[in-house]
Amino acid sequence: MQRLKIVFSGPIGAGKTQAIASLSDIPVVSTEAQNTDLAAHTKALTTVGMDYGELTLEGGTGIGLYGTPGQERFNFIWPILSQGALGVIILIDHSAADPVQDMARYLANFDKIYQGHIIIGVSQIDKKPERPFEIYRDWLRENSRNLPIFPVDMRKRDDVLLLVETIITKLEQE
Ligand SMILES: Nc1nc2c(ncn2[C@@H]2O[C@H](COP(=O)(O)OP(=O)(O)O)[C@@H](O)[C@H]2O)c(=O)[nH]1
Ligand SMILES: [Mg+2]
Repeated sequence: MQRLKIVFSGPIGAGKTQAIASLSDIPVVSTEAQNTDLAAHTKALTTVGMDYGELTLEGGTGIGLYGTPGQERFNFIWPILSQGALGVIILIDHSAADPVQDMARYLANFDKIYQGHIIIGVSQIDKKPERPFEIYRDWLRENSRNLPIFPVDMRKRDDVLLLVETIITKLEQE
């Protein structure tokens, strides 16, 4: 049986753990701990290690779903987690202070590792509906980045599934 791997990344609160929980057929394995970085985010519990879930597609293909640690001081784990992955789904919190800057930073970090196998999901749009979605497309165009980007709600399984299927479709086209 095939066994594939997809990585979810993005800042704290973007919805990584939620995305994996919405999609996984098994209870998500998370290493949560008290957030000692309250300046960065007020969420009391946050992921310091990683999240792991599993999804079985129609036809029996198994996909391992890996969530990267939120805090940037754990960035050394990114290349390790990424080994053998089909691609990375970068989740951005639309309601954060500067989500375009977040997107730019995560893209810079993952460009070398994934060489284009990157999909962007923008979550929490309902928390800041007055901020236009075009800010992301404008930045991508200005920086000559032609990457798939979707507005998503990680609490909705179909939204997460769209991101996963887009990564797989992108690979099929190569
Ligand atoms: N309102 C809203 N909440 C969301 C959305 N996506 C995720 N969440 C919630 O945001 C919170 C933070 O998500 P979490 O998965 O813990 O973020 P992580 O730090 O990236 O793992 C959770 O309570 C999610 O259910 C969204 O699009 N809108
Ligand atoms: Mg988390």
